[in-house]
Amino acid sequence: SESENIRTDLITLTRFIIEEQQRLAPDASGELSLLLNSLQYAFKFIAHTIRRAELINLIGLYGQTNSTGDDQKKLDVIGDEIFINAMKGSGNVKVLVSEEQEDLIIFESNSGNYAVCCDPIDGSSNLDAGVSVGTIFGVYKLLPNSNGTIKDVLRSGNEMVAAGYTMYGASAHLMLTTGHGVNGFTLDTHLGEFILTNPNLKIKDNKFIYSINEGNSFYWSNEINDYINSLKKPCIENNNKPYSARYIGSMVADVHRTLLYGGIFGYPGDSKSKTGKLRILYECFPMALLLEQAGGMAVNDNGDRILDLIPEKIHQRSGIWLGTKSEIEKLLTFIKK
Ligand code: P6P
Repeated sequence: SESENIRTDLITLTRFIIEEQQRLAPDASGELSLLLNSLQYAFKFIAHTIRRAELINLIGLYGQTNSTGDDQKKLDVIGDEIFINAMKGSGNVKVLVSEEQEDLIIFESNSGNYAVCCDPIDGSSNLDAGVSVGTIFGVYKLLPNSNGTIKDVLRSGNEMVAAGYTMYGASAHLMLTTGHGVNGFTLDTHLGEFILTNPNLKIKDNKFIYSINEGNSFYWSNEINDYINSLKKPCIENNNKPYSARYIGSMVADVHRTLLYGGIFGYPGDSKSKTGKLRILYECFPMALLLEQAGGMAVNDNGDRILDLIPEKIHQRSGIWLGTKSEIEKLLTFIKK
């Protein structure tokens, strides 16, 4: 009957955060839990705004460019403002790095102990085409006795205490790790709650998918061209079929598919941009942490672990490869110096 398939014991993100805190850090202050709740508020607000954007025609160029020279869409600006206000309003965030802000933001009036690095709406160049975009975030606890300086964020990715993304597609999907595995949540817009839908998510074994912008292949190194070309040949482990190519051009969407289906995603450096396009603090580190926590791997163009990098500038870029462990290990046989 109808009543049989109504779940009445939903695990909301709020409940999940509290239960995780009690399970993993019973004597914690609860500040990170409060911060995660402020983050989910920002995601709900951005999700709502993106949905309305189609209707109230927010789509289109805002007519300015952001600190890194990309054409800025109106939604980029609004997503950034929503995020800044949510982090300021949380009271727990002292330092904020945003792709849309050239300089670090220090919330002087906040007494919080956390620094957040974010890309408020990554992939926004695809917005007009209705492609899924997302918010990517990483969280550091301030260094001991710090009052909030750039030193709190120019650190290895191993020191991030939480990271993840929210992809705004048909539904809003949040993938979150606090260093104890990855859990996926889906926004129920009627309840206004993120509901646990992918508990303890682990990346699938290889689905023989590669995800890269082949339009850059003329500029790739020989090693990378050799690796990608090797995937185009029928291979025994894939029933004598070549790999499938899947590239959306929105990192959150490409990484989400990689997490759920397996395979490899790459945005390598090349002869025209040595350090690639993706930013260490708010694209590479959060995705690398998620993939490792889901049983995958993430390395740079030298085969070094992404999380071991230490950025010297807040918008510093790095080449990145992430995905199924066995696939990354195959890549390493081509690129390991
Ligand atoms: P390309 C989107 O603009 C973005 O920052 C990432 O989301 C995406 O992975 C990448 O750039 C796509 O770049 O050069 O392939 O269009």
